Amino acid sequence: IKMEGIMTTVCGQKRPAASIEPSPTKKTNFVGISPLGELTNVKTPKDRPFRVSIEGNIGAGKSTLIKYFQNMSGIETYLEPLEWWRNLNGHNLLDLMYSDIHEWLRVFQNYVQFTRLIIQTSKPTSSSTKVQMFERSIQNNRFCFMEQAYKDGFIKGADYAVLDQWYRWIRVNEDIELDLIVYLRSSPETVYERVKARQRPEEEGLSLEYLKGLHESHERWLMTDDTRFNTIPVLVLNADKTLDEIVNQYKENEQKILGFD
Ligand code: D5M
Ligand code: MG
Repeated sequence: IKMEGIMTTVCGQKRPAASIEPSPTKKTNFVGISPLGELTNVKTPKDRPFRVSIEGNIGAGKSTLIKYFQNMSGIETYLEPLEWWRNLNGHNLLDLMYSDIHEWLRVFQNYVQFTRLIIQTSKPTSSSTKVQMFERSIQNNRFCFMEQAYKDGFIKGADYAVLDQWYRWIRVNEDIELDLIVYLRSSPETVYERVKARQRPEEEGLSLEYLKGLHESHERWLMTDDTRFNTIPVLVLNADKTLDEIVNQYKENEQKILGFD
Protein backbone atom coordinates (compact mmCIF):
# COMPACT_ATOMS: atom_id res chain seq x y z
CA ILE A 1 0.00 0.00 0.00
CA LYS A 2 1.40 3.36 -1.02
CA MET A 3 1.18 5.90 1.77
CA GLU A 4 1.55 9.02 -0.37
CA GLY A 5 -1.17 10.85 -2.25
CA ILE A 6 -4.74 11.58 -1.50
CA MET A 7 -6.17 8.32 -2.76
CA THR A 8 -5.05 5.01 -1.38
CA THR A 9 -6.03 1.57 -2.52
CA VAL A 10 -7.26 -0.73 0.21
CA CYS A 11 -8.57 -4.18 -0.55
CA GLY A 12 -8.85 -3.18 -4.21
CA GLN A 13 -11.10 -0.22 -3.40
CA LYS A 14 -10.30 3.44 -3.84
CA ARG A 15 -10.70 5.39 -0.66
CA PRO A 16 -9.81 8.98 0.19
CA ALA A 17 -6.91 9.18 2.61
CA ALA A 18 -8.42 11.97 4.67
CA SER A 19 -12.17 11.87 5.00
CA ILE A 20 -14.86 11.11 7.49
CA GLU A 21 -16.79 8.05 6.51
CA PRO A 22 -20.53 8.08 7.15
CA SER A 23 -21.47 5.91 10.06
CA PRO A 24 -23.19 2.81 8.71
CA THR A 25 -26.39 1.66 10.38
CA LYS A 26 -25.40 0.13 13.67
CA LYS A 27 -25.48 -3.64 13.63
CA THR A 28 -22.84 -5.18 15.79
CA ASN A 29 -19.17 -4.55 16.31
CA PHE A 30 -18.40 -8.20 16.69
CA VAL A 31 -17.07 -11.06 14.68
CA GLY A 32 -19.27 -14.11 14.96
CA ILE A 33 -22.33 -14.65 17.12
CA SER A 34 -22.12 -13.87 20.80
CA PRO A 35 -23.16 -16.53 23.28
CA LEU A 36 -24.55 -13.58 25.22
CA GLY A 37 -27.06 -13.04 22.45
CA GLU A 38 -27.77 -10.09 20.20
CA LEU A 39 -26.49 -6.79 21.53
CA THR A 40 -29.78 -4.97 21.63
CA ASN A 41 -29.42 -3.07 24.89
CA VAL A 42 -26.25 -1.14 24.06
CA LYS A 43 -26.39 2.13 25.99
CA THR A 44 -25.91 5.21 23.86
CA PRO A 45 -26.74 8.29 25.94
CA LYS A 46 -26.61 11.56 24.07
CA ASP A 47 -26.05 13.70 27.16
CA ARG A 48 -22.30 13.42 27.15
CA PRO A 49 -19.30 15.07 25.46
CA PHE A 50 -18.10 14.15 21.97
CA ARG A 51 -15.69 11.25 22.28
CA VAL A 52 -12.71 10.94 19.96
CA SER A 53 -10.00 8.32 20.09
CA ILE A 54 -6.54 8.86 18.61
CA GLU A 55 -5.26 5.67 17.06
CA GLY A 56 -2.10 4.61 15.26
CA ASN A 57 0.95 2.40 15.42
CA ILE A 58 3.56 2.73 18.16
CA GLY A 59 5.48 5.95 17.44
CA ALA A 60 2.86 7.35 15.05
CA GLY A 61 2.59 10.57 17.07
CA LYS A 62 -0.55 10.06 19.13
CA SER A 63 0.81 11.79 22.23
CA THR A 64 2.04 14.68 20.09
CA LEU A 65 -1.44 15.19 18.66
CA ILE A 66 -2.99 15.06 22.11
CA LYS A 67 -0.50 17.61 23.45
CA TYR A 68 -1.55 19.94 20.64
CA PHE A 69 -5.17 19.82 21.82
CA GLN A 70 -4.76 19.44 25.56
CA ASN A 71 -4.80 23.08 26.65
CA MET A 72 -7.77 24.14 24.58
CA SER A 73 -10.81 25.00 26.63
CA GLY A 74 -13.65 22.50 26.75
CA ILE A 75 -11.38 19.57 25.89
CA GLU A 76 -10.30 16.84 28.28
CA THR A 77 -7.46 14.61 27.15
CA TYR A 78 -6.56 11.15 28.44
CA LEU A 79 -3.09 9.83 27.68
CA GLU A 80 -2.44 6.08 27.80
CA PRO A 81 -1.84 5.07 31.42
CA LEU A 82 1.71 3.93 30.75
CA GLU A 83 2.70 4.45 34.38
CA TRP A 84 -0.09 2.14 35.56
CA TRP A 85 1.25 -0.55 33.24
CA ARG A 86 4.81 0.09 34.37
CA ASN A 87 4.11 -0.15 38.06
CA LEU A 88 1.36 -2.43 39.28
CA ASN A 89 2.38 -3.11 42.87
CA GLY A 90 5.97 -2.95 41.70
CA HIS A 91 5.48 -5.08 38.59
CA ASN A 92 6.42 -3.54 35.25
CA LEU A 93 3.88 -5.29 33.02
CA LEU A 94 5.06 -3.44 29.91
CA ASP A 95 8.60 -4.67 30.46
CA LEU A 96 7.49 -8.20 31.27
CA MET A 97 5.38 -8.25 28.10
CA TYR A 98 8.24 -7.20 25.83
CA SER A 99 10.79 -9.42 27.57
CA ASP A 100 8.70 -12.60 27.14
CA ILE A 101 5.71 -11.93 24.96
CA HIS A 102 4.41 -15.53 24.89
CA GLU A 103 4.36 -15.64 28.67
CA TRP A 104 3.08 -12.16 29.45
CA LEU A 105 1.01 -10.76 26.63
CA ARG A 106 -2.11 -12.44 27.98
CA VAL A 107 -1.95 -10.74 31.36
CA PHE A 108 -0.89 -7.49 29.72
CA GLN A 109 -3.93 -7.56 27.42
CA ASN A 110 -6.15 -8.20 30.41
CA TYR A 111 -4.75 -5.30 32.37
CA VAL A 112 -4.77 -2.94 29.40
CA GLN A 113 -8.43 -3.74 28.77
CA PHE A 114 -9.21 -3.08 32.43
CA THR A 115 -7.35 0.25 32.56
CA ARG A 116 -8.87 1.41 29.28
CA LEU A 117 -12.31 0.64 30.67
CA ILE A 118 -11.64 2.83 33.70
CA ILE A 119 -10.44 5.68 31.50
CA GLN A 120 -13.02 5.46 28.75
CA THR A 121 -15.91 5.46 31.19
CA SER A 122 -14.60 8.32 33.30
CA LYS A 123 -16.99 11.20 33.68
CA PRO A 124 -15.84 14.61 32.48
CA THR A 125 -14.62 16.74 35.37
CA SER A 126 -16.59 19.79 34.29
CA SER A 127 -20.04 20.38 32.85
CA SER A 128 -18.46 22.66 30.25
CA THR A 129 -16.44 19.79 28.75
CA LYS A 130 -17.40 19.45 25.10
CA VAL A 131 -14.86 16.84 24.01
CA GLN A 132 -13.16 13.84 25.57
CA MET A 133 -10.04 12.83 23.66
CA PHE A 134 -8.47 9.44 24.34
CA GLU A 135 -5.09 8.02 23.38
CA ARG A 136 -6.24 4.65 22.06
CA SER A 137 -9.38 2.88 23.17
CA ILE A 138 -10.87 -0.33 24.46
CA GLN A 139 -11.93 -0.97 20.85
CA ASN A 140 -8.27 -0.74 19.85
CA ASN A 141 -7.42 -3.35 22.40
CA ARG A 142 -10.09 -5.70 21.14
CA PHE A 143 -9.89 -5.24 17.38
CA CYS A 144 -6.24 -4.36 16.87
CA PHE A 145 -3.78 -5.60 19.51
CA MET A 146 -5.81 -8.63 20.55
CA GLU A 147 -6.44 -9.74 16.97
CA GLN A 148 -2.76 -9.35 16.15
CA ALA A 149 -1.66 -11.16 19.31
CA TYR A 150 -3.85 -14.11 18.36
CA LYS A 151 -2.70 -14.05 14.75
CA ASP A 152 0.96 -14.03 15.87
CA GLY A 153 0.32 -16.91 18.27
CA PHE A 154 1.17 -14.81 21.36
CA ILE A 155 -2.20 -15.62 22.90
CA LYS A 156 -4.09 -18.87 22.44
CA GLY A 157 -7.69 -19.54 21.47
CA ALA A 158 -8.81 -19.87 25.08
CA ASP A 159 -7.15 -16.57 26.08
CA TYR A 160 -8.77 -14.89 23.11
CA ALA A 161 -12.18 -16.29 23.99
CA VAL A 162 -12.01 -15.08 27.59
CA LEU A 163 -10.86 -11.59 26.64
CA ASP A 164 -13.61 -11.48 24.04
CA GLN A 165 -16.25 -12.41 26.61
CA TRP A 166 -15.08 -9.60 28.83
CA TYR A 167 -15.24 -7.18 25.92
CA ARG A 168 -18.77 -8.22 25.01
CA TRP A 169 -19.97 -7.83 28.56
CA ILE A 170 -18.39 -4.38 28.76
CA ARG A 171 -19.86 -3.33 25.44
CA VAL A 172 -23.37 -4.17 26.60
CA ASN A 173 -23.17 -2.94 30.16
CA GLU A 174 -20.98 0.16 29.94
CA ASP A 175 -21.07 3.12 27.61
CA ILE A 176 -17.82 2.85 25.67
CA GLU A 177 -19.21 4.40 22.49
CA LEU A 178 -16.86 6.56 20.43
CA ASP A 179 -18.01 9.25 18.01
CA LEU A 180 -14.84 9.50 15.95
CA ILE A 181 -11.54 7.73 15.47
CA VAL A 182 -8.55 9.71 14.20
CA TYR A 183 -6.20 7.25 12.54
CA LEU A 184 -2.60 8.47 12.35
CA ARG A 185 -1.64 6.32 9.42
CA SER A 186 2.06 5.64 9.07
CA SER A 187 4.42 3.27 7.36
CA PRO A 188 6.09 0.73 9.67
CA GLU A 189 9.55 1.91 8.57
CA THR A 190 8.87 5.49 9.68
CA VAL A 191 7.59 4.55 13.11
CA TYR A 192 10.44 2.06 13.56
CA GLU A 193 12.90 4.96 13.26
CA ARG A 194 10.88 7.08 15.71
CA VAL A 195 10.60 4.26 18.26
CA LYS A 196 14.36 3.72 18.10
CA ALA A 197 14.98 7.45 18.49
CA ARG A 198 12.79 7.93 21.57
CA GLN A 199 14.55 5.08 23.41
CA ARG A 200 11.82 3.90 25.75
CA PRO A 201 13.72 1.19 27.69
CA GLU A 202 10.99 -1.46 27.49
CA GLU A 203 10.80 -1.07 23.70
CA GLU A 204 14.51 -1.64 23.08
CA GLY A 205 14.04 -5.01 21.40
CA LEU A 206 10.97 -4.02 19.40
CA SER A 207 11.34 -5.29 15.84
CA LEU A 208 10.29 -3.90 12.49
CA GLU A 209 8.39 -7.16 11.97
CA TYR A 210 6.25 -6.52 15.04
CA LEU A 211 5.47 -2.99 13.85
CA LYS A 212 4.56 -4.33 10.41
CA GLY A 213 2.13 -6.75 12.05
CA LEU A 214 0.56 -3.97 14.09
CA HIS A 215 0.31 -1.80 10.99
CA GLU A 216 -1.60 -4.53 9.15
CA SER A 217 -3.81 -4.95 12.17
CA HIS A 218 -4.67 -1.24 12.25
CA GLU A 219 -5.40 -1.40 8.52
CA ARG A 220 -7.73 -4.38 8.87
CA TRP A 221 -9.55 -2.68 11.72
CA LEU A 222 -9.87 0.87 10.38
CA MET A 223 -9.41 0.90 6.61
CA THR A 224 -12.38 -1.31 5.98
CA ASP A 225 -16.07 -0.99 5.40
CA ASP A 226 -16.61 -4.32 7.14
CA THR A 227 -18.92 -3.43 10.03
CA ARG A 228 -17.93 -6.54 11.95
CA PHE A 229 -14.67 -4.72 12.71
CA ASN A 230 -15.63 -1.10 12.95
CA THR A 231 -18.71 1.09 12.67
CA ILE A 232 -17.17 4.29 14.05
CA PRO A 233 -16.36 7.10 11.57
CA VAL A 234 -12.64 7.30 10.83
CA LEU A 235 -10.61 10.38 9.95
CA VAL A 236 -7.32 9.29 8.37
CA LEU A 237 -4.27 11.55 8.67
CA ASN A 238 -0.88 10.95 7.10
CA ALA A 239 1.55 10.45 9.99
CA ASP A 240 4.60 9.91 7.78
CA LYS A 241 5.12 13.63 7.29
CA THR A 242 7.45 15.94 9.18
CA LEU A 243 6.32 17.37 12.50
CA ASP A 244 5.54 20.77 10.97
CA GLU A 245 3.41 19.22 8.24
CA ILE A 246 1.64 17.05 10.78
CA VAL A 247 0.80 20.04 12.98
CA ASN A 248 -0.60 21.75 9.87
CA GLN A 249 -2.89 18.77 9.36
CA TYR A 250 -4.15 19.18 12.92
CA LYS A 251 -4.89 22.84 12.26
CA GLU A 252 -6.70 22.06 9.02
CA ASN A 253 -8.76 19.30 10.61
CA GLU A 254 -9.28 20.83 14.04
CA GLN A 255 -13.04 21.32 13.72
CA LYS A 256 -13.57 17.77 12.44
CA ILE A 257 -11.38 16.22 15.13
CA LEU A 258 -13.34 18.02 17.83
CA GLY A 259 -16.71 17.13 16.35
CA PHE A 260 -17.66 20.75 15.63
CA ASP A 261 -17.83 20.21 11.87
O1 D5M B 1 3.11 3.30 23.35
C1 D5M B 1 2.33 2.44 24.12
C2 D5M B 1 3.10 1.17 24.41
O2 D5M B 1 2.22 0.20 24.93
C3 D5M B 1 3.69 0.53 23.16
O3 D5M B 1 4.88 -0.14 23.49
C4 D5M B 1 2.63 -0.45 22.74
C5 D5M B 1 2.07 -0.90 24.05
N1 D5M B 1 0.63 -1.29 24.00
C6 D5M B 1 -0.43 -0.48 24.15
N2 D5M B 1 -1.58 -1.18 24.13
C7 D5M B 1 -1.23 -2.47 23.97
C8 D5M B 1 -1.95 -3.70 23.89
N3 D5M B 1 -3.26 -3.75 23.99
N4 D5M B 1 -1.23 -4.83 23.73
C9 D5M B 1 0.10 -4.80 23.64
N5 D5M B 1 0.84 -3.69 23.71
C10 D5M B 1 0.19 -2.54 23.88
P1 D5M B 1 2.57 4.23 22.15
O4 D5M B 1 3.79 4.91 21.66
O5 D5M B 1 1.59 5.16 22.77
O6 D5M B 1 1.98 3.38 21.09
MG1 MG C 1 1.91 7.25 23.34
